[in-house]
Amino acid sequence: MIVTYRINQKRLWNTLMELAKIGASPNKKEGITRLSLSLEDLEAREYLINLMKESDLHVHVDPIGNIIGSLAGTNENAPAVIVGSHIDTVFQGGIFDGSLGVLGAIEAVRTIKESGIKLTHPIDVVSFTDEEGSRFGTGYIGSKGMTGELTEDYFTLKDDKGLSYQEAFLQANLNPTNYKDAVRNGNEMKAYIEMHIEQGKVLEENNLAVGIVTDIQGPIWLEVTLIGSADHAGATPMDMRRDASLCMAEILLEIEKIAKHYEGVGTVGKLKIEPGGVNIIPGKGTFSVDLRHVDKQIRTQMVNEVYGKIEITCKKRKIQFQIVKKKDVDPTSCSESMIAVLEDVCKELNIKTMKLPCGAGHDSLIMSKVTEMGMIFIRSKDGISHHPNEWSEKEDCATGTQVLFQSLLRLAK
Ligand code: HGY
Ligand code: MN
Ligand code: MN
Repeated sequence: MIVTYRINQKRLWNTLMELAKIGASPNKKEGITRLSLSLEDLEAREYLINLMKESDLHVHVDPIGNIIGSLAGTNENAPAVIVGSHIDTVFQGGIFDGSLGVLGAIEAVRTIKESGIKLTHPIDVVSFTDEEGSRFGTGYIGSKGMTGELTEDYFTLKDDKGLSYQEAFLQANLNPTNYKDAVRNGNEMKAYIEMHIEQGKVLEENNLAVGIVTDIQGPIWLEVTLIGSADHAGATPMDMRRDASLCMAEILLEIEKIAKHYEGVGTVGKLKIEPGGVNIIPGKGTFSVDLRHVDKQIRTQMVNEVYGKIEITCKKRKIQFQIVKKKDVDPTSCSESMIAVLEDVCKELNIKTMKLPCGAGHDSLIMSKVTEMGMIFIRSKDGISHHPNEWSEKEDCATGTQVLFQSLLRLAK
């Protein structure tokens, strides 16, 4: 295929830098924070809706708040090609995580529109609500809403300030009562494709701008509460203490050992000690656990071992515990047919690439349950992500978007 149309690199980069201003910390050192349905997220949503309209896409927002910019095909009954990602961020996150996938999709579809190329299948650019789960503790809300995985109880989840998801939706002028109307069944979708930064070091180490994803690890998130007894830090003999923080410390190191043993990954990103006085033995501790593995069976073994360690440690220390599973998404493989399309396109564009697994989770984990799924990776500088220093070069973003553009021409023709 001779490259007839080039995406507009400058325009793409400008949209990335514009969106990056929304939720950015004043001194840039604390990165970008656009937690789902926060004021910053709502401002970013506004920006995106206007950009989609400026790109001459038909824009609508579904009951779950997914922002959908559509380019009609010649056959309106043909299943749509969905291309998307997210614009919500983690706390103090970076410019490119999610945003590159959404803005790259808009740039690719805008270029299709400007080229006048007529395609059979409609293309829907989707910015999914709350991919990260950073505010309400679970994530993939928009893609779960689109694939029919969402249930009523999600709306009772609360953020750290005690605001429920339901209230957050209403404050955002979204009414999730008809959340089921967001559902699309499998035959309404031809394929799902997502461009995302790698968030790792493999492409950089291989000096490649673009990668083709083969498999995606599935995350399990737990919320663990330990109840000991708050006592005087001086007057209570060591063997009479029920110290929630030291119990937590012992468990945290066990989580690291288990993750290493099974060659998976595990971390504790959030923890809270109460009541929180220097001279008070902590009576309560709560912490999050994020465990991942590409293999579902091995991941189950990891999780079972973590549960076991929590039980043994708490029994030994006479601490009560509660474990709530907040997220459980199966690992998945990308469709062979989508991998083949991406490999062909890279060959035609003369772009050296490689296939690689994905450590991070994405909406594509959810979309792969209902339709063919493929992912394009873009090189991350030093593999940094979920951090203010997250960075991808302008040329790499453009190269990835060109691959996305050519892939959409194939998928929607
Ligand atoms: O958690 C993840 O892997 C993704 O950034 N949501
Ligand atoms: Mn992320
Ligand atoms: Mn992401």
